[in-house]
Order: sequence, then C-alpha cells, then structure tokens
Amino acid sequence: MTDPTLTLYSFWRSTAAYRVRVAARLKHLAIDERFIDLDAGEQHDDAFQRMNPMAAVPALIVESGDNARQTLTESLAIIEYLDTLVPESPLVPEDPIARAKARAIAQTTAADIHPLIVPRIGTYLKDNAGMDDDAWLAWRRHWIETGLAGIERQLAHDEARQTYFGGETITIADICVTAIVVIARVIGIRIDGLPIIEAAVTRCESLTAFADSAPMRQPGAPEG
Ligand SMILES: N[C@@H](CCC(=O)N[C@@H](CS)C(=O)NCC(=O)O)C(=O)O
Repeated sequence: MTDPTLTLYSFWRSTAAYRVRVAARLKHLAIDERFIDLDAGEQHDDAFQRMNPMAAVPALIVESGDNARQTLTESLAIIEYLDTLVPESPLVPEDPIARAKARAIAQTTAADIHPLIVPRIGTYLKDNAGMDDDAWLAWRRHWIETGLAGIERQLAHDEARQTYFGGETITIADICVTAIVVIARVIGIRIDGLPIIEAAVTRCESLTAFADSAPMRQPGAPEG
C-alpha cells in the first residue's frame, strides 16, 4: 500500500495545528501545509467549513492511491491516525497505564485549557461581555497558568512519569504540553516556576521536529 498524501490545513499560531505538525515531523511523514488565516476569519469561509464544520484548524486531508479522500479533524484524533501510519516510536504509549496517563495529560491541555483560549471565545467575550484586549490576555494567562500548575502537581506526584512525559520517548503528553507553553510565549505569557514542565519543554524544543514546527517559523507569522 502506498503512503497516503497528507494535506494539513493550519495556522501559524494555532496550538492544535502545532500538535499535528510536530507529530507528522516526528513520524517523518511529508505533509503539505495550507494556511487558514484565523485573524482574517478564513475559518468561516464556506469552502473551509465544508472540510471542518466546526470552523477550526487543524483539518487533515488524506488521499490514498485508490483516489479515496477523507477529511480528519481534531488534533488528538489526527495524531493517533499518524501513529497508526508509522507505528514505530508510538506517540500514544503501548503500556496501558502509561497510555491512559499520556492521554489524560494531553486531554487536560486539549479539552480543558485550550478551548478557553481560542479566538472564538475571545470574540464572544469581547462582543458580549465587554472584555477588552488586556482582560482577554489576563483571562488566557489565568487558564493557562492554572491548568499547567495542575498538570505540574499531577506529574510531581508520579514517580513513573517518565514513561509518558518528559522521558526519552516523546508522547502526545509532551507534544500537547509543549504546544500550550510555546503558543503562550507567542502571545506574551511566559511559564515560570513549573520545573517538570519547563525541563520537558526545553528538551522537546531541542528536537528538530519541534524546532521546525515553531510558530514563528511558519508562513504567515510576523517577521522579526
Ligand atoms: N479540539 C480542537 C480544537 C481546534 C481549535 O479550536 N483550533 C483553533 C486554533 S488552535 C481554531 O481554529 N480556532 C478558530 C476560532 O476560534 O475561531 C483540536 O484539538 O483540533
């Protein structure tokens, strides 16, 4: 079976797209990236919403040799699909306990922290709750810091954490936590005082797959 052709719809500053970009690079899978300008509202265009009716990136188009074409959405589901394409060095650990813990950390970032800081929430709060730009930044800082502090406490209580986070083998937990920290930095929020998370992020960012996926290195990112 020939490898499918992969086209990723993404945005330079997107946390969720960063997760998929890193995973594809860790798996040495070639992806053609198309950028959807979230600041310009392109996620609401009809053509894009036919791919993802939730009006959000990422969306991954998978084309296989028999001309079958599928659209995948939700970054964690996409990462698990990429993991099945290249099963070596699984991003979702095989050991059941490590797998459950890696998924738990990944979901805490993807399902608990991230949904509170996406553009559509900011637009709603500004339009309906009188929030200004400073308050929106403070809101995002609060939920990112609170969420990551909780993850740090959870990790600190687990001596076996390196089977699923911050160890030699990169997992979805490493990818998702690094994604939040990296994007927080882009919007002016630095994470300090969380040594387990900071060490893992430093290690991840030293790897080519993460470095090449950095938001500021993507098309559409501001220069300088
Ligand atoms: N749970 C989704 C989140 C997708 C999502 O919300 N992506 C953001 C960018 S990180 C987006 O496209 N937001 C558009 C908006 O808020 O209008 C996933 O993990 O893929």
